[in-house]
Amino acid sequence: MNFTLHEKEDTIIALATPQGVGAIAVVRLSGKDAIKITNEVFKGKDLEKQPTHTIHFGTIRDGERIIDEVLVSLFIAPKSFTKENVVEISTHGSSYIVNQVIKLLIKHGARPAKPGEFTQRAFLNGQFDLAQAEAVADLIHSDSEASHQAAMNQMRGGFSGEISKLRAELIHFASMIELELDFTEEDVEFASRDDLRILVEQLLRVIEQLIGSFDLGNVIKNGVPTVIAGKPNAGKSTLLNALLNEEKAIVSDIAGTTRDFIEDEINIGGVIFRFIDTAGLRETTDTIEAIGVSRTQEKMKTASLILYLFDLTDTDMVEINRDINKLENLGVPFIKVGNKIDKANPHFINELKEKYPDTIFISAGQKENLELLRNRILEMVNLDKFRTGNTIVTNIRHYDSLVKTRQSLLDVIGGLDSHITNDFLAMDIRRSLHYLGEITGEITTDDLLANIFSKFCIGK
Ligand SMILES: Nc1nc2c(ncn2[C@@H]2O[C@H](COP(=O)(O)OP(=O)(O)OP(=O)(O)O)[C@@H](O)[C@H]2O)c(=O)[nH]1
Ligand SMILES: [Mg+2]
Repeated sequence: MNFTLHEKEDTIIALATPQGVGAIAVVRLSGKDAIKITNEVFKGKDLEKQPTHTIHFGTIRDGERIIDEVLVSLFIAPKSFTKENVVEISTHGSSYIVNQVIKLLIKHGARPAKPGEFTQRAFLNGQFDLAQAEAVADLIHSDSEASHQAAMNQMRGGFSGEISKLRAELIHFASMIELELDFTEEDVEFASRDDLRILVEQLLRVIEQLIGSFDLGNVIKNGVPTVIAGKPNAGKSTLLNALLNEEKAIVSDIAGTTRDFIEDEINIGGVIFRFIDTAGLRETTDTIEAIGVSRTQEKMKTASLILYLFDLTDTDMVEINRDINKLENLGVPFIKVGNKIDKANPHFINELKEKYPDTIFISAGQKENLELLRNRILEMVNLDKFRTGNTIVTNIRHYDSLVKTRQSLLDVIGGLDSHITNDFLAMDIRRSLHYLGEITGEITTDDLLANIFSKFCIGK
């Protein structure tokens, strides 16, 4: 999706609301001729003579035939999302009407928009930087309070502001050092090496923090991968169903019922968790079950959280100790969950409470104490960072650029330590600047833009 200059001049059109039947649908046009083209098919006031940010009632006509009664909103350049002339036509929400209106406007000179083309134009016309444009996409796709908050913070520019400020300071140093290159004979120092080191170290701290936030950001965006693991018949599938409130996984008293993992999302306290029900862990001679068991072990390694579920009626302390030991060695945070309290021996529960006071006791079958479990699950994800409105990186592209920035900044420090020549030092700084610029879009390539905006849907 590389745009030629000519394409950027086009007036584009797309349905801005979802496909299908609704009370109203909004068709949006953007471009130099957006108002002129709409005016040709609109019967009502002369749209070309109306001020910006006004709404007008009238009809859309193909010749004498009325297609619909509509409301037309006008946004005159540069006071619009794309900074071009923008028209929004609110029609009745039938796909027949929408298609007729779009076809008619195309006949009069508009062109169907490509995915993300509205947002791309907004970016190219300086409405916001690249990180913010990407946040628009995230915002549209966010389906929980947490992901919405992260996208909103980013769209409003918190993230980019921080990067741009530090980048500007570094640019200053780069130019000072490059200036020194012109005076090599004279042995002058425009840029204090000590100050440079302080700035680079400060930058590194910020970058480290942003890189560190990515794990959390990723989790907010894609859901916290949470594996339910335990012996066959512990009640893992029953627990998944209980949390989901639907009979998603097959439950039976035959050990080894679940063989492949089953996954679904659950919103707990505004955070999306991706629960993964797995094959029960045991030594088995059944080949298919064995594959399931090894997949479970793989899933456990990459999980952010494990619910270690054991059957209180069928597990002894020795086994529990051994499992907990294994989980501790794995290094993934886990919650100990004793299941089937409805049938458990109270003495055993007391014994466990003494040994492992943080155990949660539930009955998946009777849906008892599930609220306790939900609360504990939420506690395990450290959301404090996010709630205080700190900047969080949720985008893999930003993450990649940050990691590269960190490396080049470390090279700058290394260069300062070993007193490398100015031209090499300047190169390392320029490289850091390049990667920082990639994040906010001060440095872009057509490929990069095409890649980012193609992820949007048409009409965005
Ligand atoms: N009494 C009681 N029975 C339960 C409870 N939870 C699950 N069960 C029963 O335990 C048996 C096994 O449940 P599943 O959910 O299939 O167990 P699983 O851990 O998924 O087992 P595998 O898929 O074989 O690894 C079923 O007969 C369930 O009805 C509970 O809280 N109390
Ligand atoms: Mg199961």
